[in-house]
Amino acid sequence: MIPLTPTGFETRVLRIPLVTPFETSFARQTEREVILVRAVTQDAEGWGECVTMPVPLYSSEHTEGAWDVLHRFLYPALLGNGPVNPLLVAGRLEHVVGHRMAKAAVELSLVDAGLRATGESFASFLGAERTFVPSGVSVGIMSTLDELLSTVQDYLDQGYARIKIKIKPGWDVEPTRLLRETFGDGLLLQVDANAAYTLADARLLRRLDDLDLLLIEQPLAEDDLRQHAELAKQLRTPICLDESIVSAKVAADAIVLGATQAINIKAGRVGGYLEAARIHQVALAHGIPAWCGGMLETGIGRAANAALAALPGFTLPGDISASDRFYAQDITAPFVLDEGRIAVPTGPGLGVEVDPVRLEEVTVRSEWTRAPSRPGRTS
Ligand code: NPG
Repeated sequence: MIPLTPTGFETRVLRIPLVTPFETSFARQTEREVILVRAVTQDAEGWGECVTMPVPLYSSEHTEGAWDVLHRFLYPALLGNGPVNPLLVAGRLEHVVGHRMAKAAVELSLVDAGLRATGESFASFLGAERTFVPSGVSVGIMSTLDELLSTVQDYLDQGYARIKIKIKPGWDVEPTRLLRETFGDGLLLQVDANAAYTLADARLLRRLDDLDLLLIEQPLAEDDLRQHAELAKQLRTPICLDESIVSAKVAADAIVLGATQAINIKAGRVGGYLEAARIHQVALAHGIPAWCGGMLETGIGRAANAALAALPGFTLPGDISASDRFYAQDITAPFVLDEGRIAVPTGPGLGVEVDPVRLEEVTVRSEWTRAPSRPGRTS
């Protein structure tokens, strides 16, 4: 990829209403607050999405923290220091510990700019082998079983290829069993606990074993690698780690320990799409199925996710739903379902364009950061 000289970054906090509230074991969201990064370089502009939430409940990152680290530490490492190879951005930012979601957004904005400059698509750059990816949908915790049934029925009618339901203590075996009994053996079904259980719940979780689930996602805490390995010995349902997998290194450790039998790959959680692609390589090399997770992305992140999910090791349907699963109006043209699949964008870079009017409508805060003028220069 060609080296780029970034001249500035625009950072925006967006708040986009959700079509229906989305409840997990850790939060109930009615709108998506997200940070958008626009990189301006001498050759082209590019976009990146920072998938933090306003509160640090899914991971330690959150909007205000990401905003601060972007402005005080990440942009200064890239502005006014000469050309930057977008593929080496992670190395330039390595001295900053953690803050993977913020780093992922900056890296993506420069990779997108680099690809737009040469006309290559993100999918082709990553090595995508598919033009469509199967679309799974993530279903939040509902107030009643009837509401769950009608919601899932509606998604199946729309053609979604796989259903994932969120679970938590008190909302686990019963709703899952009901879905299996109602929709039959052919339903591709999985559950996501978002770290809501402990190893002491092994007996309860074993009751999911006869429901023929694709997997159970992140039953225990983020740093419980060994305990996940213990739990795996007691369950037939494959364990799939999400929150725990923060790098390719951890992914390799988790696989070797027997803590994970599938991997949810989310670029934000692991510091960027390049690290995400490396995790996919690790999974592929170990014969571990991978799939692309979602964080209620706008069209920018959704485009990047679709490209990632088109790599050969993404063998399970991911959380890449149509845009209208979450948003009545996105900031790009919507992604739509086509026979239970999402088309992988083929245009330069991410292959999607931001609608400036919609962007303005949903922006609640914005700021430009420009490269410092060089010493000795007057203009
Ligand atoms: O389809 O984008 C989507 C949502 C998928 O359930 C989903 N994401 O734990 O994986 C998760 C969950 C999540 C969403 C986590 C937002 C954190 C923030």
